Amino acid sequence: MKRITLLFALVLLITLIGITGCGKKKPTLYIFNWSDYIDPGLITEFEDANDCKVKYSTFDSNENMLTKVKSSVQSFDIIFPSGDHVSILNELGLLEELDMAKLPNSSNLSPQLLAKARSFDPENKLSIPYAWGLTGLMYNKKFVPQEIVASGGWNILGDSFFEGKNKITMLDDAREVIGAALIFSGYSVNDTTPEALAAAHEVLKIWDRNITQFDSDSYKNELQDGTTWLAQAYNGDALQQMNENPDLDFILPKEGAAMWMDNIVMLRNSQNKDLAYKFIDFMLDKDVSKRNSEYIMYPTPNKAAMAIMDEEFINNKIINPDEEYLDKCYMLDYLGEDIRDIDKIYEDIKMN
Ligand code: N2P
Repeated sequence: MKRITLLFALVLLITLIGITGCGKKKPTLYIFNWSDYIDPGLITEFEDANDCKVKYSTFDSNENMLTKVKSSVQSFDIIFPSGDHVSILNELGLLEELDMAKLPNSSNLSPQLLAKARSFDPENKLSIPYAWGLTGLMYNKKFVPQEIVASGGWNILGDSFFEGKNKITMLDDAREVIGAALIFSGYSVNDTTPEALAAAHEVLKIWDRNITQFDSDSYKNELQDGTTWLAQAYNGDALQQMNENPDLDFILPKEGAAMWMDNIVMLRNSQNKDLAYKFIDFMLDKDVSKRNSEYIMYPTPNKAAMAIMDEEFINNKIINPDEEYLDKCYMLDYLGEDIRDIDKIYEDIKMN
């Protein structure tokens, strides 16, 4: 008799767990984004609102992101590649075509920036523009005298002041490194003619005498403690650091800068597409997008969010340079096979 009661209690408990959902694993969304590139409070809010779990991982270069995504195509639902890598991921057949009906907040996006995004996503159906920015030079005023940065150009990287000091880093990003040398030499970041690349290569050989490492993440801490004095850096990342340390400063080099747009894409093999759509639409909400932009210090292609952004953000010339400066900036385009010539120079510089 006792045994029957126990069995009955057990069956009742199992049924109750089934009905209440108690003990059920929450749906999980796997996201892969650049480091320091989202307001973490938004992730928690999304989890609470959707009774789900977000597993969030970060990368610090498109190349590392691509290697990881290729080696395990089911690892992530959503990733944040730069424009040229949207094309690369698409060529590999890894991207899901987005159903815009499931993204009603996509109407908040700026038509001008969507037009720019068509250079890597011709029908605007694979990617949602997330943030854009420019690459320049960040330095610590305690170690780099004003007269050294006064010229305001990319050639600060080659200044004899730094010789033998091992205090300069450049980003671990072939496009950015060769791009800076191309701009300094008077070419576009997308120019892969032998003449342009030879000029950039020569410039890099000179800069390389001062460069101690190619790194896209640890330079942020190293600039604070004096391990590094000057670093090629993304503008928003620099502003995040400058907010914490008044000794840090940033310049957009006078010759111009590389410009990029990062995007949200869904992987074709995503195991949780409904939740992925919910997350993308959440990030497209104008208030969420405003909050996120002000946290990461990068402008958003979300026009409705930009319209309500704080004055201080809009008037910041590192975030929003004048048109005259933007005219000297080049969007990093998809280069197809020509990327190999850029990679070759990058490897040569890194190895020698
Ligand atoms: C985020 C930097 C992303 C900019 N920390 C590079 N596309």
